[in-house]
Amino acid sequence: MDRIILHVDLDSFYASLEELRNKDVMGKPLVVCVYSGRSEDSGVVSTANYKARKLGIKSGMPIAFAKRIAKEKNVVFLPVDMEYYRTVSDRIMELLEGEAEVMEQVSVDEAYLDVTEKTRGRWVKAEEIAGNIKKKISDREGVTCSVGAGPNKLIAKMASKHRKPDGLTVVKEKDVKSFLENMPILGLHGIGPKTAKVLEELGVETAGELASFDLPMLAEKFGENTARLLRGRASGIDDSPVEPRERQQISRIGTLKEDTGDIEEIFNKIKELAEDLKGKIGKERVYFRTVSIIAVDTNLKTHLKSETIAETDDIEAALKVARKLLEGFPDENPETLLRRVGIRVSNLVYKKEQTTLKDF
Ligand code: TTP
Ligand code: MG
Repeated sequence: MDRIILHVDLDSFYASLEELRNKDVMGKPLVVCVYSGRSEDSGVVSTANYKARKLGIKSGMPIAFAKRIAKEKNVVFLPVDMEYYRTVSDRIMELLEGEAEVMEQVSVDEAYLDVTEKTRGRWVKAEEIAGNIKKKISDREGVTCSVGAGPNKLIAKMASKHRKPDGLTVVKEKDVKSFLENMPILGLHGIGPKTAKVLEELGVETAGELASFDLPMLAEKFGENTARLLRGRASGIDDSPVEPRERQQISRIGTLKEDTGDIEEIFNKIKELAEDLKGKIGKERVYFRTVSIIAVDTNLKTHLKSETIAETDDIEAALKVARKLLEGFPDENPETLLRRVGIRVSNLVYKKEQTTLKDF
């Protein structure tokens, strides 16, 4: 039976989320920036939507440089809002968790899913699951993603990158060779510019060429182990398992019935969310140390207030902290009405696995 792994990567993630909540930027090139605060335009581009990428703007570029490219082109620049992105990311990751036997979150917008058992190794079934995932994310969160399916993590990752945005690429076990054949070595996941340069000096330009390249000659340049690893990668070999990672935080966020500054109304919503959070805390078997309230105002600015307490798994303790944080909010943010609120626990400590009979 073929092993089947999916890799899900959200498209221009931060930029897509900003487009969602700033309807006036819809359709325009958009750049999300990490401002360093030193001078007006110091800092780097976090990400850009596909319209802005067409102009040549990309992640990691200095903001000032991006602004020069953007000149007179009606490009929108916005600062990052990590709290907002993390909250949506949490929800999407939970959705993904429900779609696989094992899920490994790799970053805020990326995860591997092992669906071997669920599909019983059938690729048509994998394609169907991938399509469902895309639809669910789009229906519930309004953003697109690209999904790759392959016989291992390496191929799945390259497959999701193959067609972006909004792509779905299935590379069956038997098609790995042709998928890699003409791929430029820089397109091989895990091969950086330095390695690529040495390989090019050896006359190796594609993964296909690398896969069959003389091992002793490769070993001379990179050492025996790396040489084998490189050839293995170029042949699409990867045995690494999909491993669940411990999550950093658990949160719930919801929209208030109407925009309000009324503490009681807001707290009622938090209590409702906490009920759901409680179930998740139990299921994950964690203690938490930090409690936060997340408040999104009518200008869509996200406020986060946190407090750290003694380790506990008691939701009532979390609510007590949330109440206190909430009561301080109006004084610190006068005349601010809230649209959405949330509660988060973080600084998680996992309870020990049940290892002895006595525990049961
Ligand atoms: P990526 O998945 O690499 O990029 P992306 O989602 O913006 O675009 P793509 O459609 O190509 O997947 O990274 C996810 C988020 O991480 C991205 O939206 C912003 C952030 N990020 C940075 O802050 N700096 C960086 O250099 C990169 C690469 C990403
Ligand atoms: Mg992405």
